[in-house]
Amino acid sequence: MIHEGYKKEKERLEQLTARRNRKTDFYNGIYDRYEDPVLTREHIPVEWRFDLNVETNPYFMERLGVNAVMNAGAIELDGKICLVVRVEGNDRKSFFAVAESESGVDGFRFWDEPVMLPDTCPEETNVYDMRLTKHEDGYIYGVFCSESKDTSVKDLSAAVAAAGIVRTKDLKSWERLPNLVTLRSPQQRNVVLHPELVDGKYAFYTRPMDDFIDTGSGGGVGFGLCEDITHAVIDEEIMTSRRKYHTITESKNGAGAVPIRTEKGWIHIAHGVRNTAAGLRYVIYAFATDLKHPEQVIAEPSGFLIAPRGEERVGDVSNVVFTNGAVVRENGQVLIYYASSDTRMHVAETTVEKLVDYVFNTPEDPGRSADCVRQRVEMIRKNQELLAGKE
Ligand code: M1P
Repeated sequence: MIHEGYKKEKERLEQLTARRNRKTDFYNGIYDRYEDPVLTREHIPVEWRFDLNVETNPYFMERLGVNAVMNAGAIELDGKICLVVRVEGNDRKSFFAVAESESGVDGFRFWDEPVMLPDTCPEETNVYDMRLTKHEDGYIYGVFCSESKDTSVKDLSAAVAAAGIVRTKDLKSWERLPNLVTLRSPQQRNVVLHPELVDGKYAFYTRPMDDFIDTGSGGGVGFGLCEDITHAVIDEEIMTSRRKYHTITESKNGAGAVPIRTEKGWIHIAHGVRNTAAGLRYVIYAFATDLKHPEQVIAEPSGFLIAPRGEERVGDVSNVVFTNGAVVRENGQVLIYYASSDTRMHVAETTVEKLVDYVFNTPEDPGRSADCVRQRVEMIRKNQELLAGKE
């Protein structure tokens, strides 16, 4: 018999799912923010957390709790927005689950069951942060972090990060391919597959790392080509968006959403990390690369595009916003999905036109306080002239 507690929990979930999301009054002319997160742990189906049987669960206890819902890959499929979300159990292990919505800003509902990827790597302990690429070869690829214990050292928490690769056509049946091999980088995280072939090859944005946490000598977002996606091996990685001293990317950066093709170049929405006395601060930034040479940065507006604000600043890993998925709709609407503080998912809404204006017309970071204030005063003075002329 089903426990009576089920009905109450199910109603609560239905009310949450039916809640309409509204834009906030936040304004920067670049994108809109929404009042509510689009997905939280409260959106997890009741039967994923509770044993519903009154005989085996008389107190209706949560048996398999969910700690966080974050870092989702995003794609439009059959007119619906689908997020492949990283769901983290109370046991710290993450898995993937698909949630879909008509509007992309509210009404997200998880499919009946989480994704069961082919279990082909016995040493793999954890999987997370899938990027979904609709590739010109007809497949949807999912590239994610495949984490294993580093058994070569004594440190209990030592781990190795690699890029796992799966492909699908419907987000239902998944084929697992061998992990990406980068011959010159010991570890990889935040790897994104470019949607088009480059010189007839599969192109990956990488994030070379010497270590699981520290990128070490890794200079930023890398780029490499491979002949065969079914045995993906990259020899040389060249740098695209570099880490820079005293900027938002000083400690680390990493590719985020799959690059967006525009008339002026590929627009990338990535994350940058800097260190502070309160720990690492993760923000989202944007840059553009050349259409024919997607590794060549041609525009990089200064500073961040999205930084954690208000309640977004607090969570399991506070002061973090992180993106690994955005969707461009036919009408030019762009939905940027981002997680705050490794806890919940949000959406920011803009258009391709606005993103192009932002990336190509926002001044670059001149690198020094004296030059930054000069840059600002120049704009102020032009504005003063304009205002004086008006009055
Ligand atoms: O905790 C913040 C983020 O940390 C990692 O990003 P990076 O590899 O750039 O440090 C990722 O593990 C990500 O999942 C997480 O949100």
